[in-house]
Amino acid sequence: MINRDAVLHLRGESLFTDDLALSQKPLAARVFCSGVAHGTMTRLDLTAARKLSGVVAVLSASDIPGENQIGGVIEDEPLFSEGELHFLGQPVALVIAEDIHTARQACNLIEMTVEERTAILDPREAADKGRFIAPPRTFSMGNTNAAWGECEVIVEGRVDSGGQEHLYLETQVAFAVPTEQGGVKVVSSTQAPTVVQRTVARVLGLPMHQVEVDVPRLGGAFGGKEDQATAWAVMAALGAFRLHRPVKLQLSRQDDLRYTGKRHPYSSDFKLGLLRDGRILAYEVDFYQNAGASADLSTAILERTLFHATNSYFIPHVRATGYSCRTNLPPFTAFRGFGGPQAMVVIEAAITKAASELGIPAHRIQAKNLFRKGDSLPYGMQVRSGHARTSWRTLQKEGEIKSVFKEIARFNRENQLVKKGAALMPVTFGISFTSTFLNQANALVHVYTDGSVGISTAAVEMGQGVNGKLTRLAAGCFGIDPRRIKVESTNTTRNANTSPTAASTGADLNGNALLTACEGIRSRLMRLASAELGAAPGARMTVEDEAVLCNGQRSGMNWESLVKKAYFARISLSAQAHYATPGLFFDRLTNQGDAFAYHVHGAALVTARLDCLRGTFDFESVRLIHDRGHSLDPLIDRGQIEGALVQGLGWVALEDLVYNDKGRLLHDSLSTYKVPDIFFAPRDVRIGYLSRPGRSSGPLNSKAIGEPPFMYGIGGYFAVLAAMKAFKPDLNPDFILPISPERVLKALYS
Ligand code: LUZ
Ligand code: MOS
Repeated sequence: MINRDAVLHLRGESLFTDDLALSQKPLAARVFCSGVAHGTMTRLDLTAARKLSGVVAVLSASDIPGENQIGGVIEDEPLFSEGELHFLGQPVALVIAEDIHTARQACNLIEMTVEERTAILDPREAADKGRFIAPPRTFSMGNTNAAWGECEVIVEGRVDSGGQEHLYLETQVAFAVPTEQGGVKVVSSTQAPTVVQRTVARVLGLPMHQVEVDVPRLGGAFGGKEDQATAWAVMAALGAFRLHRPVKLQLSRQDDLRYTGKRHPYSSDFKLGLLRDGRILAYEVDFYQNAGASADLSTAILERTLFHATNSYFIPHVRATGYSCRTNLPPFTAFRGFGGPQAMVVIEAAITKAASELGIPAHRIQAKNLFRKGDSLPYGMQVRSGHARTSWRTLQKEGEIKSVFKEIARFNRENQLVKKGAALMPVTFGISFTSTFLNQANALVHVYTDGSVGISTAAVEMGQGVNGKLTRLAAGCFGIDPRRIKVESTNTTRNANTSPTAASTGADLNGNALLTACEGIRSRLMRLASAELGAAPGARMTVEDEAVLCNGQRSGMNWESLVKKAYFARISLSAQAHYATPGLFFDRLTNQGDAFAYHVHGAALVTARLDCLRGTFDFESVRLIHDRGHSLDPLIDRGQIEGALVQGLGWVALEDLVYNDKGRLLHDSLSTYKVPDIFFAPRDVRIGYLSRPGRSSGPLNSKAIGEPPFMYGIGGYFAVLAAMKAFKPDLNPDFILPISPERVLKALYS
């Protein structure tokens, strides 16, 4: 055996405390990106940039020691362009300098000559040209072709839904430090520490154990850091690896807006067939997903679109097809809902059109077709609860829906230029990663001899409050004050092979792993307490408020003294545990299986008030009933619901991503890209919960909360449409989202 330390010492490569302190002053990096959406680089001259005083290095594809490839699902994304340019913002080179101002200046000195080609920006155009990320997928049930003949009403149409900027407060950032054996430690603002670790290893040509990724906490993510934190972390790591100095890379807000991927825009065709009484018999839908220039997570997102094609409705005959179309825009990526919203808005548009055709309110069709317990889904799973109907009924009662509609009708009779509208929006969202293997997590728990506790899981805290939930779970299991518990950073050396904190599963997966780990320690401690106290076999040992109880009676022993005793008795005070969601399977050839641990259901009523002279509108009220299970933290869950709701309203009614024909994002600052603020938020939001939520596979029967409430916001779009229809009864809307005042006016006066 070679003494590794001897080699490091001899070379002066061992890192001691003082060296680490020194390494906190990182170099600054800036990415030089393609200025065109499509073309070929014929010349790249880095000489002038390299010569600028203060520049340490300018790195490009040829400086990569391993593979120039960061595509995780499909290998179609180079870290740096090798000549072909596929989107405006595609990284070409990395400038590393003593400070960020110098790095920026140097970027301007890079000379690049490009043969520009026409950019394809539209997914349907890409589809016509056969530019697909992957072969199309179809989910189906029954036989739509045979069913059309039985339908009494058939409506067809098209829906175009726009993208959405994540606008996490903290822009993409990473910093990397060389470690002593030629490895790197990367501190990254990522939802997916293991993806960063794996990709850094791949690009640097290192084994994964030479790459440590640490994630302290994120200033927001919303899916924007599930896959798209990786490139920047890899670049920082490349710099640290090549230069043997710490390198930090943080995008400016404008770079972040311009160059990072967003929610996928979709263009979709629907055909819906019903009986006169509102029963839906058949539904066909084609989704054209604008994937951007490389796959990123597009295929998984498109798959979730297909899973949620029918939203909360049982439809006996369904055929849903998804096309992931390659265009020349920055790769679109995960965003809260992950393709689900894009599906739900289409079925809701189809129902709205059918209601208009039948001359009945849309909510009558909605109510008639809601899932019942045991209904089959197009992917072969069965709906396991009646909560879709229960939440709808509860909303009808508690939201006083009848009187809301009556009041709106009265208002609309009395007002000519201001109109109101209301819409109901049911939501059914499947909880689990649709890639079954990702549904696993692990936890590591240490109890220290003073009774304090450190917990490490794969969960990344991004403002969603998962650390609070984990703290409550551990404190509850041990029967101790939550202040004794510290949630450590998410680190790949403590938690290996982690799944991203995504798909709303953070608390479910990591909470369950954490409970198993805590249980292990707790049962050892209880066995010891029982022996120490000479308790009768079968006596019930518990800790409550830090006191050790035997059959509910105080024993004189407490958490701290018990922990000390355990240490001196040489009993392990640490535990590691793994959790894998039971019962999941999904066959991607037949598109059948129990893909989800459970579904979250709920329903919302949104009302809007429209100024028909100006086209402006606001959302007056939202009432919603949500199935949150047995909440681990009611305040956090409420915050998630409110935030998701407003983000959803922003997607359908405010946030407009506009590109020019050269693929340049026109709204690349916060003065032109509008996101919801408190004035946009509905004035009156009332949230209720199912009174008997039942069981779930979440820890302590809690349920995932992150994504499902986003889709209540879709109701806002249909509420505005309803108000428009009150002004112009023969309105035949083209379903284009977001609905902006300009679009409202055009529709009202055309
Ligand atoms: N991420 C992912 C997700 O990788 N798979 C999923 O199914 C998913 N669902 C929602 C949000 N992120
Ligand atoms: Mo996600 S859209 O990163 O849960």
